Amino acid sequence: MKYIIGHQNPDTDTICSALVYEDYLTQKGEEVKAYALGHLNNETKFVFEKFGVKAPDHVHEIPKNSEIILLDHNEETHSIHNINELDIIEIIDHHRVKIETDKPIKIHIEPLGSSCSIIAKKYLEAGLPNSPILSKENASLLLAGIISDTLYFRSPTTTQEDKDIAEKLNEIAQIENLEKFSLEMFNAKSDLGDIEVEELIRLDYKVYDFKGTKDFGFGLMETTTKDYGFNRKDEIITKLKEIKEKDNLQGAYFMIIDILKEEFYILCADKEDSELFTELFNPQNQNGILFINNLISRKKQIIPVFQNHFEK
Ligand SMILES: [Mn+2]
Repeated sequence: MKYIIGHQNPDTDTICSALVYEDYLTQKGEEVKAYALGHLNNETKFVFEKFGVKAPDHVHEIPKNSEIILLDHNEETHSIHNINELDIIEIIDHHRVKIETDKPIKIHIEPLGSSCSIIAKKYLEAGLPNSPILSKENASLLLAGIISDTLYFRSPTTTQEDKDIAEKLNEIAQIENLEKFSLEMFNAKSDLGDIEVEELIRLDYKVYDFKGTKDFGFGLMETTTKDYGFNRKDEIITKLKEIKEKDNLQGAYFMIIDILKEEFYILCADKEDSELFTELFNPQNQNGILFINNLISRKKQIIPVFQNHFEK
C-alpha cells in the first residue's frame, strides 16, 4: 500500500489534494491511502461537513520503507518526522523546490495557485476511455482547495489557469454562489474560539532555512477578524520568544493577513527579528505590529525576500 500525505499543520489544499489524488489513483487500480499529518483546521472541517465527505485519518507514524507520495510540499522539514526512513516515489506540489532523492521519481511541480489545481488538471486533461472520473464531491473539494490557497483568487500566486480550472470544476460541483461559499470558508477559518496561543501560532506554521542560517519559523493566520490576533498580541509575542528558544530558531514570526482587505501584519519574537524584517520590507510600525498594505502571500512575497537576502 502506498501512502499519500500532505504537509504538517494541514490546510484545506493539502488535505483535499491528497484525498482526491487517492481517488484518482484508486480509479487507476493502485492501492493507495491518503492521510493527514495533523488535525484539520476549522476551514477544512467546514468544507468536509458541507459536502458530507469523510476527511482523511490522522497519521503519526508511517512504517519504515513504505512508499509515499508527497502532496503540496517537498521540503523534509514540512513532512512526516521519519521521512528519511520512507521511500518517496512521487511529489505533486506548487512550492519552491528543495528536495534531494537517491533515485529518479515522478515529480509534478507547477507554479499554480494550489495543489488542487494540479490534481484537477489530471482529471480534466485525461479524456481517454477508462480515464478516472471526477465526482461532484471531489470537484467540490478541489474547488475548496483552490479557493483556500488563492484566498478566492486574491493571492498573487493565482494564475489565469487556476481561474479556468475553478470554472470547469464548478460545472461539476455546481456551487451556486462561489463568492459566498468562499466567505463561509474564511469565516470558519477565522472562528478560533479560545484556542491556546501555541496552537494558534502553529495552526499554519512552517519553518524555512536559508543558506547558512538556522531555521526561521513563520506562523500564519489568514483571517476575516484580524482584531482576534491583535487582542492576543502580547501573549503571541511571549510565546514566539519561547518557541524561538525551544526550537533553536534564528527568527520567529507570526503573520496576520486580513483576507478581505488584503492587509499584512506581522509580530516578531524580539528586536533582532523585528529589525531584520524592517530592513527587508520597510513596513510601518503600528504599536509594535509591523504593517504592509497589499501583501498577502507568505510563499510568494515573504519567503523569497528572506531567501534572496541570505543567498544572494
Ligand atoms: Mn498548497
